[in-house]
Amino acid sequence: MIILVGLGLSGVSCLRYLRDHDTPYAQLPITVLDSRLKVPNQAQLQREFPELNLKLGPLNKAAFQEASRVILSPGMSHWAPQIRDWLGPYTPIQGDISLFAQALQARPTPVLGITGSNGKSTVTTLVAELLRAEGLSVKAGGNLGTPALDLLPRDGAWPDVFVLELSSFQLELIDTLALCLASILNVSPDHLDHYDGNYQDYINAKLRIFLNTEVIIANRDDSTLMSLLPKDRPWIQFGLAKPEHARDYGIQSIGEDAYLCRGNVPYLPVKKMNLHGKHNLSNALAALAFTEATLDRVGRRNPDDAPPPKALAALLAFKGLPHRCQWVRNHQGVQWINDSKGTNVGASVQALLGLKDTIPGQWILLAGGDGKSADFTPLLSAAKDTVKHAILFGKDKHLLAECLSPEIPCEIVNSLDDAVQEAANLARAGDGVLLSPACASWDQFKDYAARGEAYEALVKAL
Ligand code: UMA
Ligand code: ADP
Repeated sequence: MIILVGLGLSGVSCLRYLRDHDTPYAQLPITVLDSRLKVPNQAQLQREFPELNLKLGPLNKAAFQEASRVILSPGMSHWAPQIRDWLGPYTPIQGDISLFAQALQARPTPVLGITGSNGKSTVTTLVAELLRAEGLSVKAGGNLGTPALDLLPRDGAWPDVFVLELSSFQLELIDTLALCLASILNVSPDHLDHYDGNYQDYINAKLRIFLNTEVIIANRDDSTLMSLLPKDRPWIQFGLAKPEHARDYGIQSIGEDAYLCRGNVPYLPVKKMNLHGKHNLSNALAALAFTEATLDRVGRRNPDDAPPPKALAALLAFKGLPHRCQWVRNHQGVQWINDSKGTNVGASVQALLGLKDTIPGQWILLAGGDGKSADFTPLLSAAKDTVKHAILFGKDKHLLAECLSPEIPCEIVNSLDDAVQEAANLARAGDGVLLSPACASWDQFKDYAARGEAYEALVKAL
């Protein structure tokens, strides 16, 4: 029997895959467990899978007794050690990405893998758009939104390349995934509640992306990572300084202007880009590295050819994804920015640093939610020169206040609604108001997008 744990997006994609594809274990019955007492969209799922054998409620050993294979949803990956104890050593425990890897064995296709604490969605989307601009057929998804298994074509129209955003939870459950190019864009503490406070365990999960990777795209600005990357594979490096090697990516000055470049070759002027902040330059360089290496790999160009013009045009045109340092409104001279996707400390630090020069010293920061056991200290260093007031809400508002209040005036409120009203009272023309919560949204919202949409609606209603 197959035991599938979790009936979220990934769990449902696994059910569809097992129903619609010819797998070596197609004959096995499937039982679905979900530790919650209620799962989202249950009625709709029971219509799509009328035979569904679903058991809700806390997981226990008895439920796994007849398992010959277990498939765990990413949000339940921390259960793997307990389930392994219940099952013994020989029953496979996999995730949706393992099934995806198995599906590709029959039809080998280049797969690019992108992980990191921040910038994954931006880089995954950029790589897909740049490759499409150069005429490749691309399927992009994974942690980004469309589960990897739902990217597999049903009608035979197979893409040239898959681009997968991979979370540490998904990487914990991979075994055979073969990636032609992969990157950990950066690391900073996140999901420490899931890793029992152990940051190294989180990094180790990320490093699993290289288990079966041919070429590594390495961020030379991240010294923690650089010392941990496997040395037995070729690397292409990116970073914000001028590159030392002809095949690496970086930034150089020509006259007054900064250019994204590869080796000595200027690619495009930074000032013409629609993406802002240093972190986004890093993301753009990583995306260029993936794009050119992929074009070389699929035979669309040679490594020494001129930069791919359509990809560069697409990079210039890219305005960023919603809820990432996105401008919402100028209301009575106050700029309101939505960075709801700032769901960890590292992301909010980068948002503050990136926006620093736009309104120096005049920011009101709205932060709070579920901090996932993070240490908020780095937020204080980034905020103390730029933030004149912090308004804090959600589960960990008191922890945030404890950290920020020695140097920044803090206001504690109950909800995002109250936070926006309070910010509107405090802001003066010329100020900026930034929602960059440094926390997950789950305590008060369905997800970061719902939080960002609520913020935009409140700001527009002012
Ligand atoms: N859950 C239970 N009991 C269960 C099953 C799930 O309590 O039996 C809870 C989980 O702990 C979690 C929630 O339900 O809080 C959803 O878990 P899930 O594994 O069912 O999630 P999916 O709906 O399949 O969505 C997952 C990713 N979510 C997580 O890993 C938590 C989505 O990334 C991803 O888009 C989707 O697969 C498709 O690949 C979201 C995310 O927040 C954006 N990811 C984290 C991040 O980016 O930081 C890792
Ligand atoms: P992820 O998918 O890893 O959560 P996103 O591309 O959605 O990353 O960006 C989320 C937030 O992380 C952004 O709003 C920004 O504040 C921050 N961020 C984006 N790219 C980087 C980066 N390269 N380094 C640090 N922070 C970043």
